[in-house]
Amino acid sequence: MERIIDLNSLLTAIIVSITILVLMLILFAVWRFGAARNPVPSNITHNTLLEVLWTVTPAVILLIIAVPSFRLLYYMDRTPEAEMTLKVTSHQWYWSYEYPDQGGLAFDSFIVPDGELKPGQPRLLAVDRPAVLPVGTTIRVVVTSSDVLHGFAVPALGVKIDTVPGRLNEAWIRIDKPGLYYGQCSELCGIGHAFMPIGIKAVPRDEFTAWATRMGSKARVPSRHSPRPG
Ligand SMILES: [Cu+2]
Repeated sequence: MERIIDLNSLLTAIIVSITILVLMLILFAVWRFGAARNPVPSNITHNTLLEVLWTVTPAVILLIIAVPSFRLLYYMDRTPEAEMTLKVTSHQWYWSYEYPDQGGLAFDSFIVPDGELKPGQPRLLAVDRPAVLPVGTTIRVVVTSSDVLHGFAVPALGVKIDTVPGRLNEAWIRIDKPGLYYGQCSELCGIGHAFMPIGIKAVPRDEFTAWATRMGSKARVPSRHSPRPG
């Protein structure tokens, strides 16, 4: 996400500069070539140098944008040095998390319904069981779906990736600060689309290990909302 923000800042600087330059050119043309100041218009219709310049300059600007943009795209695509994997499966309308490196620990995560919100819990974002992850760890995230297209999107972590039935998509994250990060499904997936938020709880590494041990690291932990047996 830090690098996405950097690219956005670069693009904003370029956009603002171009807008100011074009505005100045227009204002200058209005002032300099208005009928009052320029009663006899020039007959010139071609200027090769100028035409080459206003073709080449935008092309160069596009190249300047393309280089960091592609670099970021490939940087975000996958990481060669993941320390652990989180597998995310989407369902209508909740999420399942699996931890293959923690002995296959797995559980479902559901929205907290309006009537059960505790003080401080954000409506439509709070979940009954967030995915716990360690900070300072490069985590591979693989996503898939059990029914229809959903989108796994956690803005603060710079992740937004479609979950596709029968296909495994990959992203990666590295969380610096402990805390609770929220996300939402980002593909229209049916009537419960707005009611399958994502909660990621980032904790220090030792706390994560303790949590994984406490959770049993073996069988799927059933959620009390889970429609599936066990
Ligand atoms: Cu969805």
